[in-house]
Amino acid sequence: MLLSETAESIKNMEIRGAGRIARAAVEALADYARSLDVSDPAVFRQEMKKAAGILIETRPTAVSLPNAVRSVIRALDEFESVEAAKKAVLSRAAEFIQRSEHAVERIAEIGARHISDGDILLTHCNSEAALGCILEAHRQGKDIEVYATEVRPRGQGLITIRTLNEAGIPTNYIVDSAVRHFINEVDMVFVGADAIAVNGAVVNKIGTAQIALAAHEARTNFIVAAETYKFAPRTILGELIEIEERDPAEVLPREVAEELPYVRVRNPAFDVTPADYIDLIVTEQGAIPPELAFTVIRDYLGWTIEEWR
Ligand code: RUB
Repeated sequence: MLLSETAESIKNMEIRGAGRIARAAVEALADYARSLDVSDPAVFRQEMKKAAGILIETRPTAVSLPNAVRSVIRALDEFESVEAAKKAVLSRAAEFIQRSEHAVERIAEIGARHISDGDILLTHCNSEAALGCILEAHRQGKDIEVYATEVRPRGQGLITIRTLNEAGIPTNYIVDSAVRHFINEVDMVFVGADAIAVNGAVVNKIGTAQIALAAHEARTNFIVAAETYKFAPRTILGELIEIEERDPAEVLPREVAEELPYVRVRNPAFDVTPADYIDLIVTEQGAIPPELAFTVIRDYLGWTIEEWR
């Protein structure tokens, strides 16, 4: 796939979910590097930076995207030849993809430990990290049942229930607004993340924060499954995570909206769940309370306050 095609597929959500987006972007960068026929290392660097910028701009919220892209194109000026720089890009890209896939497997193993026989779980949107935990618990023979939300407006819940059904897991499909109605039947909520701030706040699909609030009120455990590259280093500096607002036509058909000149449709794709409502974040390095987000950023993403003073 060409770089511009990957960028378009991420934008229109043919490729979606923070982990998949990160891997697709890194793959596109590797392909682009391979196809670049230049001899000047400075030109190579410039082209790679441009390509990285195009990919990063596709979806602003998923921090996994810039984290992944930067891990591939970092410090390219250390290389004196295009060949060496290209080699570095290709091996870093392959390493990222392998690490990312391995992380999802580790998260599934660690997350499944928190699920007991007989548990009823609730999940929102379609997260491979969160679903991985649920599928692994089922694979281990635990008798579980799942509530899966519809996920307006794009309906990612349909992908989730197809996967759960295929695995043979008894599943209840509910509209997003039915969460509080059912929350007392649920033992544990499992969701993924697009970004995690230094204060442990989690950015995930719109509606997640409302579910966390209902879970908090009902004293139901709320667990987030996320790779360490979903943590957002720049939040150390107080930078906020941008919440993507998508096309209103996803919510209301354009022809209907045109008849309602006083109505403005708002369509944020994500929301922020404060750390207070989160019991645990399961990463590939272990399960941590949200308060330890800074240590993940420091130890696994290599960012410290000192560096940025
Ligand atoms: C997807 C979404 C997912 C996270 C985590 O939103 O909110 O919960 O991206 O997914 P969208 P994963 O459908 O708008 O991309 O665990 O697969 O990385």
